[in-house]
Amino acid sequence: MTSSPAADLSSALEGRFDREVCDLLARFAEASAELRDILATAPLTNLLGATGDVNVQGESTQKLDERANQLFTAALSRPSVARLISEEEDEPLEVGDGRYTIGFDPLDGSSNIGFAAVGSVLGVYDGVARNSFAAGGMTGRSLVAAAFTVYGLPTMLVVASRSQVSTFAFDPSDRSWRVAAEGLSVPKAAYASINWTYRSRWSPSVVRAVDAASDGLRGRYSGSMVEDILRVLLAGGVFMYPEDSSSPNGKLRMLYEVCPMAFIMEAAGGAASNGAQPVLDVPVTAPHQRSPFIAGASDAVARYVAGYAGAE
Ligand code: AHM
Ligand code: MG
Repeated sequence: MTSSPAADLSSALEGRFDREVCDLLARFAEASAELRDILATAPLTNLLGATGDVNVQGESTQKLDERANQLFTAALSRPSVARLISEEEDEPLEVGDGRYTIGFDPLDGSSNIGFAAVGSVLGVYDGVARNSFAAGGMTGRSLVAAAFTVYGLPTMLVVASRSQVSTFAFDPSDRSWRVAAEGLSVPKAAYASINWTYRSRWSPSVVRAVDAASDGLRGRYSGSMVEDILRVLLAGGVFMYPEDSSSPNGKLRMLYEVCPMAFIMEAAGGAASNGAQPVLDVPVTAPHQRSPFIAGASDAVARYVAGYAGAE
């Protein structure tokens, strides 16, 4: 029995996004394919290890963080873009007078470099004024597209518009991204994904919320949000990175981690919260603003929110 080849990325996205956003998603996918190759041989090309620099987040920069940042900065500097906000850059990079602001994490899951799956995250924000952070902020509701890649086997790309999520698998034989699934809907609940070793740092509300959300679920946590979110999208469950005594606002950053993933989760019929409100409704007033992040199947997120508020 033969089956026809699955549609490729550009034909699958045509009609769902305007031409400029399709172009940005295609550039993100191309740079991801290139980064996949670089990662695959990194132990042989002296690309593992730290650069010796520390980024604006106070984290030590890995050589691959730097390489990935260069790759995506070049790929996404397009006429349709006004500014690029990267996890690896202190300040937004003003690239032109296009309508879109891009948030991206060039290499998410840095602690897994050389060991396990890592990924890249993209958010495309429409109509965000240059001074909006200072002038009271913007929210994740201005996203028009979000995507992330997971460099594992298979290498997967997830793309969302407001109402539809698709996955693509990379085919190394012709370097194409082919549709794996369309119209994704988060399955009810299966896995709870959280770093449980931080339990002693959580407030009583967070302990209550995490216990309520995880009740009856199995634990899976990789240390790469991209991998954990992909599992939740495909197999169901909830991902949680709450605030704790060492990270009072949580660890993950709104513009290039939390909001793109929240947008994808909502588009797949799930939910995303900071514990008290949907994260996409929270004003972002600084490029590297952090937030607690709870995302996944709506029932599990609702249990977290109820537990956080103190309800039984
Ligand atoms: P990074 O962008 O520097 O890799 O940091 C984000 C990562 C997420 O992928 C992951 O969920 C989290 O940090 C893991 O943090 P921890 O080691 O505290 O559990
Ligand atoms: Mg990250």
